[in-house]
Amino acid sequence: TKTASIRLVDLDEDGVDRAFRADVLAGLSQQQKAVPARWFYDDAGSQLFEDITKLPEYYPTRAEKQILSSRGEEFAKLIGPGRAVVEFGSGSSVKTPLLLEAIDPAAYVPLDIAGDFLRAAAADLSAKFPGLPVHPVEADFTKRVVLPPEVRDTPKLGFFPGSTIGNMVPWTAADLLRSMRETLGEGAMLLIGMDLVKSKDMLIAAYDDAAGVTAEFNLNLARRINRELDGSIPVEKLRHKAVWNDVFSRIEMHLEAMEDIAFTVSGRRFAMAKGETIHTENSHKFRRRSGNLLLQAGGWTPVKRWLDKQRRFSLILAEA
Ligand code: AVI
Repeated sequence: TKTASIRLVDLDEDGVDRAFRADVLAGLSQQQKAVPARWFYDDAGSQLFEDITKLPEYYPTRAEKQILSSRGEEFAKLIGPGRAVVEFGSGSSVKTPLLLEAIDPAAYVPLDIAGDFLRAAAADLSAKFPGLPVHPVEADFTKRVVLPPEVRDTPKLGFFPGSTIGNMVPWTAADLLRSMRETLGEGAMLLIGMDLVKSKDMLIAAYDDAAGVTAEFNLNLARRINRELDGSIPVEKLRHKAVWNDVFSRIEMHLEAMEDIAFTVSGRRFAMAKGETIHTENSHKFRRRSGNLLLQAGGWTPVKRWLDKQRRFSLILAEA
């Protein structure tokens, strides 16, 4: 129901998302302006991300699907049947079925903060797997989630594809992995996607595509701020920038001012000098050891690692 979907979003008397406003006002007040990447995903942003996953330059989605569709027998052997698959995020219409087909699960439990996406994804899956119990849970999975009683005594497999873990700085990523372990309980396993370090050219192309879809995705954040937080950011004076930060092993996305600008957001005034940026996203890239170390920091022991044929992306199975 509608009431269920607004439960997790704290709106003020004008219908403004308080957390969004707090993050934007605090982030724009910093020396290096920054807005957390989670605010990319309004309806327009989610659609643009879908478009990104189909771009010729954006290899992660195709590479991960290739692993999922070719390693089914190994998943079945190492994971076994009868687990409840708990997916962190609403689920992808393509990746999730590939996993479910391979391992003969006891139930599917998608977790998401956005109720509408969650219910749509759950309905989609129920239609594809008529005999499989599906228990969607509307929740913020960065904290421990209490799973439905129907799967309380069933061993769990967490599924966190897409290298979304890479969008968090390591300490946040480790916290999330630890929360996942608490959510999933005794004897759990985790199947997680991690994108790999590769040539700077390939990485930059994936985050600055020729068709300009990633630029639109990034600029949509400024448009969203203007729409939802009564902002006056001159979006046409900002440009998308993707840079490789070698020290932190990550692609960073920024919005760069092409000239000196001044604007307001929710009545507060901000200025940017020409060349100054708003840092909007980190996308960390891993090596075998850095991925394993992060998993261990989050309480997980790596069991097996698969790469796609071109060795661009990894999927790792770990146990609690
Ligand atoms: C969702 N996440 C894993 C994407 C990534 O590759 O970091 C988001 C994205 N940003 C730009 N392109 C894709």
